[in-house]
Amino acid sequence: MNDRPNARLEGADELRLSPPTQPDGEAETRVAPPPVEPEPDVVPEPDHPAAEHAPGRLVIPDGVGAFVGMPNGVRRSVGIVVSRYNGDITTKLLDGALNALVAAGVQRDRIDVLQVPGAFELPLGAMALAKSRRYACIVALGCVIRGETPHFDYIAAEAASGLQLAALETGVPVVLGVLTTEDRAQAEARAGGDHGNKGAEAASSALEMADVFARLRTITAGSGPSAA
Ligand code: INI
Repeated sequence: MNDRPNARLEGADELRLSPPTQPDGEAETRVAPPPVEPEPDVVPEPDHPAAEHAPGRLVIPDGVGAFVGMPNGVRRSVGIVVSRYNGDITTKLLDGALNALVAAGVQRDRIDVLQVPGAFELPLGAMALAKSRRYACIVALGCVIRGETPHFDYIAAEAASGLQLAALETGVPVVLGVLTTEDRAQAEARAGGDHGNKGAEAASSALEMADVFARLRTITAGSGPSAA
């Protein structure tokens, strides 16, 4: 249910993301290019790596170039887009994501949160964050419960494909932290319950993508594994 207004976030992002003003308070008329996130190529490991991560283990055979990212948030900025529909659940996903990001070395003041009404609006929010070029990665958080909406399939599918589109169109990693469950109990179990916190998992995956992209970029400087 969308009955939990998120007073913590109200106005904060609007302030941080609004265009610069002149000293006399007039809005600047010339449109400046968006700031490019000054992300380091490969950054040191944080003291406390993210607690949770997308499961799975891959073995890359020797003899090939390998780019492997770590969920490392040191000197990285992260955008989070989160829906307030089912806000009791999405607030927990957001808390999980924030905890994981900070544990991975992201400074709190390098995290911006954009609130949208529902999961259907997540892609547009993610696209806006990604296009700002301020963030190494974007985390999208939402919750769609099948038993509570007849158009579950439309909202869930549009959210997922729209988020992928935002990533593909901008080249900025956008990760899917949207719960699509049969009922509220399943959602609660995945938002800090028995099945962990999918917000934390999504945040770690986003950092891993940011990190592996940074490593890939090092080949343009001639220092990557396949550069010769
Ligand atoms: N939005 C959600 O994030 N989760 C839901 O379960 C949900 N339901 O049940 O309908 C939902 N609907 C709102 C939707 O995402 C849009 O905000 C709305 O249709 C306006 O575009």
